[in-house]
Amino acid sequence: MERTFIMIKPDGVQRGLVGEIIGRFEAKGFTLVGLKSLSVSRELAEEHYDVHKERPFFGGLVDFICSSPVVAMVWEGDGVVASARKLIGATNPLSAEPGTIRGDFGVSVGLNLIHGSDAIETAQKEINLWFSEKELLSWEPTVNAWLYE
Ligand code: DAT
Ligand code: MG
Repeated sequence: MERTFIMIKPDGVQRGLVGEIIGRFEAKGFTLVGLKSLSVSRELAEEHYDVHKERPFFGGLVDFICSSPVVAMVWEGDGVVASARKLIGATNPLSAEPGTIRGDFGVSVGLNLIHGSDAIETAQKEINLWFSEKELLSWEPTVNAWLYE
């Protein structure tokens, strides 16, 4: 079953949106297989955003991710990588559609509340970076019989 890496960024935690955000993934029908809160080290933040290291916002982005605790998660389900990106919305919250997490709760590109893996291969890489094997569950909710045909 497909898995994706989701992180509620420091602004989402500080603004008390953890429950709201987790609720959206739950309500959609995805399965939570990993969850932890942590203060992110510079090393981890730099590795996570390595693809952006030449961008002008890289230093500020790493500072931001390390500035206050985050909530890191792994969600599982059919098509979860692309679907999570849709639930999250466009990178700039001002352009994100209402009904998406960024569209409903954000106004700044640098404070856009949440990260979601952008492709299946990226998801695998990010899950391995943030979680150890034994921090991840293998389970099938009984409700899946009412979600998948
Ligand atoms: P996404 O998080 O939607 O995958 P991304 O991978 O292009 O977006 O960028 C990673 C993060 O970097 C993004 O969530 C917020 C920050 N960021 C992107 N573009 C930015 C910009 N022009 N100015 C400031 N921060 C930016
Ligand atoms: Mg990205």
